[in-house]
Amino acid sequence: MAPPSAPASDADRAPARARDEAGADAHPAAGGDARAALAWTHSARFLTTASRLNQLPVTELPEIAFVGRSNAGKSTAINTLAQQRRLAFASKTPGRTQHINLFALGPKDAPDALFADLPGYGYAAVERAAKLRWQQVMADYLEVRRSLAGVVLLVDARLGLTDLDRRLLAFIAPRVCTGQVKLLVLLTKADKLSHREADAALRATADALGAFATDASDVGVALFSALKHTGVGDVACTLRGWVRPPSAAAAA
Ligand SMILES: Nc1nc2c(ncn2[C@@H]2O[C@H](COP(=O)(O)OP(=O)(O)O)[C@@H](O)[C@H]2O)c(=O)[nH]1
Ligand SMILES: [Mg+2]
Repeated sequence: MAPPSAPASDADRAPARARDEAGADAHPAAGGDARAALAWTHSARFLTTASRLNQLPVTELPEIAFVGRSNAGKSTAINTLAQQRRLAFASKTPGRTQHINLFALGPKDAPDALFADLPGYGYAAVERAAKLRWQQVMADYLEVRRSLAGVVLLVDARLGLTDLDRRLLAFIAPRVCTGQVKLLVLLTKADKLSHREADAALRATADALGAFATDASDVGVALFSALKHTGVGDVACTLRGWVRPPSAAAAA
């Protein structure tokens, strides 16, 4: 397996501003909201890091957790949403970082949401004890973090949902089904798939997520490519919608 490295280099080199606007324009379904939603995701800045749950700040701010297998494209997706090259640091030693990194979003003096970058799982070279310890931290986080508003699960579009992804989904199922926690599965590296393969991946994932469909739940799946900027505006809109108070949304 190639070690996770810095974000996809092509995406890095492209003029950020132009890509951004192309992204917003390319998604008319997202409406005029895409620009505002992207301005919001671009405001992401590092807040703090924690290696234990009890080190996480107690907060009322709605939190969106990014989770996924090691190498799924998590750091790249966060950096793409934030339009920053190294906000979510791509570790040279994958699977080693067992920290939860928190990022604040919104106005500098009045943040309105947090992104939580959770360590990737499933990296083969990590010793078993460390794996189990981490799985427990992750399970605890997803179960008890009261301010958790949503989970973005990043899945390599070529692999689809793996056993570990399904286990993670099972952890959060109770809170997803009640609508307490929203869920978005991003099929990453979509640029590596043909249209037909991408459709098949979307359908298979949507089928698997059918188990979470209740009147209260908010569950989605989308294709994402940092390289081609696929889905970036839509994802920003979705996440913005998760944490935006209904009154603010109505006023827009
Ligand atoms: N082609 C392509 N490669 C990507 C994309 N996103 C990430 N990658 C590559 O996938 C590898 C893992 O990405 P990374 O963000 O570090 O994964 P993480 O371990 O989940 O944080 C890196 O080599 C990235 O350059 C994408 O949208 N398209
Ligand atoms: Mg990473």
